Amino acid sequence: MLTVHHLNNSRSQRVLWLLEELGVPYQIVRYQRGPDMRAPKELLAVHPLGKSPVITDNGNTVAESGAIAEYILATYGKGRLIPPPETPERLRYTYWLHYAEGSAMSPLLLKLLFTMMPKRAPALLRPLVRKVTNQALTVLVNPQLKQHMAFWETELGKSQWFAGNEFSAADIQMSFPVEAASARAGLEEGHPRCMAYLERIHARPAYARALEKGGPYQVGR
Ligand SMILES: N[C@@H](CCC(=O)N[C@@H](CS)C(=O)NCC(=O)O)C(=O)O
Repeated sequence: MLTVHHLNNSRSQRVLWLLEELGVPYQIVRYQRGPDMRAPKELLAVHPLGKSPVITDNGNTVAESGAIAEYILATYGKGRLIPPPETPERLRYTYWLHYAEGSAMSPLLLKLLFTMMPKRAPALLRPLVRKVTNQALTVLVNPQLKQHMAFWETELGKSQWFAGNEFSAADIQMSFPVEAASARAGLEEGHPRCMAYLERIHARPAYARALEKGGPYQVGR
């Protein structure tokens, strides 16, 4: 049976959601983050990078959320949650599937790091660290995030879902950056379509079932 190596409060929530949408049977092996938020070393026994998500299935070990989504859809999807080949929707689908991790997550991760750094710095150094990180946020990170969020808002004006009028696995992949932007980048201000999109995905029964199976989930708070 397909096994999801599930780290609490992490991107592997998306894999559970995809499997719930498709009704594919699976089992979960659970891993808990340490106080430093890192995955436990047991995950290194599954994949050399020790990150989550990673799945094992029929002798295959697949890491990287986009690759996992592709594997699950190719193996169990029967054409569901992916637009037909050679359509404009399929091209959009491929773009968003890769964009989520390839482009959107980097500024969101920098935002998290630069916001946390002063809080974790030794008290004496804190003002200096805050000065440097604030500058990095103002000059480098926040303008990029603004650009990304405006892009999503425009795209969601063209269709209800990222790849077109049908919900697809690209939406599952995009849920993580959109949720992270809502948690830490001020998405709620000036992005009504993105906020409505979040409401739509949270209302899906498979999303709720995945949360029940995966446990408490709060992106980036
Ligand atoms: N681009 C990778 C990112 C994997 C990743 O960074 N996962 C995080 C959880 S959201 C993780 O394992 N963090 C714990 C650690 O790095 O120790 C993917 O989409 O699978």
